Amino acid sequence: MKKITILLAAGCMLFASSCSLKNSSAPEEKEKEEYAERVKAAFTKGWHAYTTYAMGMDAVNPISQKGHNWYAEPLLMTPVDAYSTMCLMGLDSIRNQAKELILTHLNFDKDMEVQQFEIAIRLIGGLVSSYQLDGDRRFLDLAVDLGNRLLPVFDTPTGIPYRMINLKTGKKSGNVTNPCEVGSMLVEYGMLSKLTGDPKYYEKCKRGIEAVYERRGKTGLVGGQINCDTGEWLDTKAHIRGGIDAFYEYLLKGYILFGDEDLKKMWENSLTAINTYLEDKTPNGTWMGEADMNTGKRTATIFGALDCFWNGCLVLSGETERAKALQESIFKMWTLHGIEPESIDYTTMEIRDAVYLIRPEAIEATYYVWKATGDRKYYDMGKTMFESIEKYCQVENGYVQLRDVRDKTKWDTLESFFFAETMKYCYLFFAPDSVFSFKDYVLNTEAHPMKNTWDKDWRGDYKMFKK
Ligand code: DMJ
Repeated sequence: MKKITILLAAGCMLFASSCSLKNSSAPEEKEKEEYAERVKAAFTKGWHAYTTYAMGMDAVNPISQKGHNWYAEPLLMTPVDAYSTMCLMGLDSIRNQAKELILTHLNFDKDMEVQQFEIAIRLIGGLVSSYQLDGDRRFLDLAVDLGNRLLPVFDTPTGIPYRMINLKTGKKSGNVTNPCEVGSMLVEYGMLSKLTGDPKYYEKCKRGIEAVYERRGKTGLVGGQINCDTGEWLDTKAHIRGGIDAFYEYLLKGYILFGDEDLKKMWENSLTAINTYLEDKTPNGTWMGEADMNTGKRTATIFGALDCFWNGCLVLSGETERAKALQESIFKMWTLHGIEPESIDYTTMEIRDAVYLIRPEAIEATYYVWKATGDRKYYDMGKTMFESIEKYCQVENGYVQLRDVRDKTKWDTLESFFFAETMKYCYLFFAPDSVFSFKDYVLNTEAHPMKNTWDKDWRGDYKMFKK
């Protein structure tokens, strides 16, 4: 029955037009087409900044007209993160340019230490998705090479992975980690296993997740920091923001993609615990707070840009009413100063961190609720968010982040997730239905579409509940 609940929920979301009441004034096709073109133009402008000033590097600094790398040598973060969005947008000429760059220049045989989680979600995720959307096997070969280089992080006494690894030597470091950096590679490693037929990637990552889950607190929640050699918690504060967020997200998405019943159990228990201890209904609206993982006692009332991803999980799990309540708060936070701050104290509505890193999660949240409800109001929220980015983050040579949302001071840098996620979610609001469907894809935490191509029965099962 429980399986039915999740699948039915996802089904309702995919077929919102038949399962839910729609606001009568549906967006006009002409307006959607115009907005879709504007989003593509914004993406293309950002890409031109990259190719003009930072070609071959990881990311661009549009104002100073240069680029930068994460590590000593580039790993082509921007092109790899951008490629799946180019495919969905049908931007063929820049797509060919990015493909050529990736396939001729990307090489992981580098004597440098990298953060395995960030590399996995952006590069393995981007390459696997590129393979599935484009069909060129060389994308998958690169992803497998990278996966093999990262895999030794899991060889620890507990099975909980190290944070860092040298791509050439395999030397690991960083035994203090967090649940996000333990579990948020499951979708990517699971895809490697399914597409190569070698279970080792999925099994090692799942073991790390189980090792953290087994150590959860009395509330059922996990904490903020754990030692991967001893399994001891170093921070028992539970929340859903950065450091924990995609640990939970991947229990759910892993279940939807791979049909693993163990993940379903861990997800459902976690969802109950989060709804019980972290959801916070206040006079300012419904928010997600922080609590001690053992006592459940509230430890902070901070909500931020990263927490917004949670609405996607709520919608996929059929918790649409909860998602609608949280969506009101997300939009309130977005409009407080015309564009979203990194975090606020939701009891006072005061800013705790004023930057806007051009993050996607609020737009992602809005997109899921729009698809789940068909209510025009959420489509309009999406339009407002895109317009804010146009107005405040656009510069002559591209798009940048903001140092302070109050005075809109620019920050001369552009993260690769602008291309992978922020622009993709903006585009999906306005794109024709044929471009993307949750029926076919699960979006990884970097918004790279992942497709189950191996289990027709599972997808058939999935479809059955949408009638
Ligand atoms: C992205 O790299 C991913 O969405 C990740 O899960 C969280 N942070 C950024 C975007 O804000």
